[in-house]
Amino acid sequence: MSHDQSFPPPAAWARDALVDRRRYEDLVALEARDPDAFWREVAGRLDWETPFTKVKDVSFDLTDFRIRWFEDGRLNASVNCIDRHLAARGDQTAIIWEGDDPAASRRITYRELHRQVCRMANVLKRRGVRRGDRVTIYLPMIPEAAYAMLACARIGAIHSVVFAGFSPDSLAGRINDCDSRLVITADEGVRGGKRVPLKANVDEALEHAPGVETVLVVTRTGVATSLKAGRDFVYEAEAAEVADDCPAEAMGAEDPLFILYTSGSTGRPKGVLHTTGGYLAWAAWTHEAVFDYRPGQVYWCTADVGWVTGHSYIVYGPLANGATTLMFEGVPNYPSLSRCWQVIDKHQVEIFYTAPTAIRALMREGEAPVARTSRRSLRLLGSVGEPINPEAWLWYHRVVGEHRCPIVDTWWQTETGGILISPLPGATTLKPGSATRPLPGVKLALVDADGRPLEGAGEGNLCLTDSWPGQMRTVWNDHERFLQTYFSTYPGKYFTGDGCRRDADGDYWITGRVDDVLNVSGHRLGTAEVESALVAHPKVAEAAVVGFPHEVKGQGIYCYVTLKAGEQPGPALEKALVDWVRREIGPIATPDVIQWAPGLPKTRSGKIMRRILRKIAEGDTANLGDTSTLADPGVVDDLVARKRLEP
Ligand code: 6R9
Repeated sequence: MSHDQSFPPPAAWARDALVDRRRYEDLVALEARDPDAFWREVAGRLDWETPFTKVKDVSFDLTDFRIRWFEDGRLNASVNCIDRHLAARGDQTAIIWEGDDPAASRRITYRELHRQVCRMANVLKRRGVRRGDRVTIYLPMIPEAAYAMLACARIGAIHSVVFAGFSPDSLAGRINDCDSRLVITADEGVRGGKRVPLKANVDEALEHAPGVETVLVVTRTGVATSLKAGRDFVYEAEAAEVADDCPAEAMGAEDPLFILYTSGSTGRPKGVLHTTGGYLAWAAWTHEAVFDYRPGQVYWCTADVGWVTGHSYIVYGPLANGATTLMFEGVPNYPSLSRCWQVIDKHQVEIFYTAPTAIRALMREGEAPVARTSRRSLRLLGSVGEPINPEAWLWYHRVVGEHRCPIVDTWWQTETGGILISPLPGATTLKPGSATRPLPGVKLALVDADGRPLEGAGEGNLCLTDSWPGQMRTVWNDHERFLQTYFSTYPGKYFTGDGCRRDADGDYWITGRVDDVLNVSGHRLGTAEVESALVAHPKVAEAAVVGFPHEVKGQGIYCYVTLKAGEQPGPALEKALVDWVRREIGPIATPDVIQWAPGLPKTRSGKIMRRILRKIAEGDTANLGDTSTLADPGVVDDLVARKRLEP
């Protein structure tokens, strides 16, 4: 199949888009001529209680490091997402909630959202939460997840949302790292017809998180849960006792809005910290420009609020723009493979934003489940989370969008807060598999291993040479780690961890992570996290984990495991280890392959040579490269021989 096709904007898009070719060029020109004016325009879309006078104060120089945007301005994120819309669109739907059960859905207006968020804010205050305190949110995809985030924002508390698929142990680690004293959870979650015991998970987590004083339990299924007296409270009972109005705290633009934990190449997950003004401005501006969002349109991002995509493009960006945002509790294949397209027809969704892994999984099932539905309401499709292979892109374009809908392939990260590289649907010629160009104001560089910038076409490591308002400001409690991780590899530049190619037209093609971060079904996972879960098992002596290409997940998890002396490998232990990792981290970390390894390939200084392990996992054993620096080259032959025995 030829992959060098390109798709210019359809005529109606080129004519009617918010950002057409002309507007795009004007923005680029404005940014080049007067960057402050451009950024003032970006941030000017927000309501500022005290307008900012300073736009930007940034230095990536480690001796004089700072990232500050709009710093003397004051605002409140929940006011920007709710209150300011009340006069014009109080009765408009803010959130469409679509339940796991197709018979269950709800519409929440901006007025209702205001009441609900105020109530939750008052409950938090009554339970002692103050400005600057951390609140951990461990909720399924129910409106209360958005209420909880916005309630924290309203009173100046810092939320830390933990994906409800994470294990009790992962939850405890994240609670402890930021010293949350209050956790908001639900009795149970419901996904794909199955119940998830969230409150029971919290109980287990709290055995290892002694600092938590209060747990608020939202009722989702009504199942009986054990409530610890003085610690656990049923949310609805609490909410019935407080007022449904709550004044909003005026926050500095650089005051923290939230922490979100994400995986890196080493160690435990990092608490990525985002601040109020810059983050919200960038989330809102990019949501409007990239998705061509117009008031009244129904917009659906399928991410979970536990990931950054849910933060920026289900909650903050859309609500700051007064949008109607759809929140889906379920999964794409329940109760049938047509579910997404049925939801689109049911709610007349115009903009649909999902991950390549979902597209590939549905593509495998053929066109019939799609063809059974209308999808006439769709105007625009989006992709995020991992590189999209051209086959999946073309299927999405032809089968789902019927050639009518442009696809925006949006590249960004938890750290970037919002989209940095993406087509603009009315201005950009699309190429399947390419995220195309940086947005106006985004300064990219590709560098070689020595940090030398590449000019023209070529492949290198993707860096940003200057800041943008949505950039993370620090790692919670570990600023040194922030500087070390992102700014020390290539001095003066933010290093993304991604490899990237630039073609002769100047379009960018992300090739994937160049570090030890896995991307499994669009979820970030550190190889070190899986390794440390494995070695925590009493029978395991050592483990090395690498990614390998996986048809649906993008990457699968391949584990080399060395057992302790006297332990016998076998299918029963293999299953036990897979279950163990699921329990330690969560189902997203389920290993795909366990290979028994009597020894691991190491350099003479004891470093595991992952390059070789990756090659073996990929099945590319003919190209193992130079193995002469290994302490014991025989180890490799042994692993290769065992690999061949695998079914
Ligand atoms: C938003 C999000 C970030 C990593 C990133 C990159 C990969 C995300 C992509 C993409 C190719 C895209 N990634 N979007 N790769 N094309 N459109 O996913 O954040 O979970 O932090 O992951 O995901 O490798 O570095 P996060």
